[in-house]
Amino acid sequence: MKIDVLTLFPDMFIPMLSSSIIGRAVEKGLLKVNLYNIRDFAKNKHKQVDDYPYGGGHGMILAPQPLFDALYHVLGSCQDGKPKVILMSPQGKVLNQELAKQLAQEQHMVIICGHYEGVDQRVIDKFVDLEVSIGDYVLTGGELPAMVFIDCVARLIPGVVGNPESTQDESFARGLLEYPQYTRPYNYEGYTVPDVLLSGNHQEISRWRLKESLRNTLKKRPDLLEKAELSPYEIELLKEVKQEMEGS
Ligand code: 4FV
Repeated sequence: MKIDVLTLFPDMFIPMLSSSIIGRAVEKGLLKVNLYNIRDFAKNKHKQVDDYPYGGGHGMILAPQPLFDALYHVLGSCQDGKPKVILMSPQGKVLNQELAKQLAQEQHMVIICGHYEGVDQRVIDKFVDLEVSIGDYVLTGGELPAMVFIDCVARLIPGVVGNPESTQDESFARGLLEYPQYTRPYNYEGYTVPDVLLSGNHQEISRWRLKESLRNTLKKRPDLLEKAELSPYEIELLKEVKQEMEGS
């Protein structure tokens, strides 16, 4: 996967692109990220990239010229078909695992990191295929959202996370929250591990995990249960969970 990032702060990306799982994905050539400084495309003598909003109002807007020329440069130099152009913005489709799975199929994406109060609407009208938000709150810039986006999409690229199964059996993979996890020691300060997990009975272990996944989701994100397509077996387990919670 290739991702071109248009940003005023390319240095913010270096640590995440050279550390841990994403760093290894870049080393292994599974992920290629090109960082473009929008200011390098500013043609005015002061390399200004923002300007006052027409119609008044507070704050500044990212001006069209530097962004248009940055996009002409990036889009002009690609041989592999038109990449999907994404603007990180609070007005966008809220990122979730389903959207991440869809976009993980893309071979080439361009991410625009907004700044100030936003970007000139003509950039959106002419170039942007999809606006993506990482949540209903306002940040100082699109850089952190772009990093969140790159992380959650890149880890779905085959070969990026060690065991591909781990992205199948995790929170949201099935629309449910994950089950409780434990590791050694068995007894820590008197807190012990559920015995079923040491039973070696994999059928019992997966039943316990599914039941705890349903319990966690019911407790912490009941909204997800509304949307989840549960099997008759899962509905049975959920009934047990509810009876246990009523009993407790
Ligand atoms: C944001 C979000 C976000 C808005 C103004 C950058 C800021 C500034 N992007 N999800 N939430 N962006 O708050 O994606 O330009």
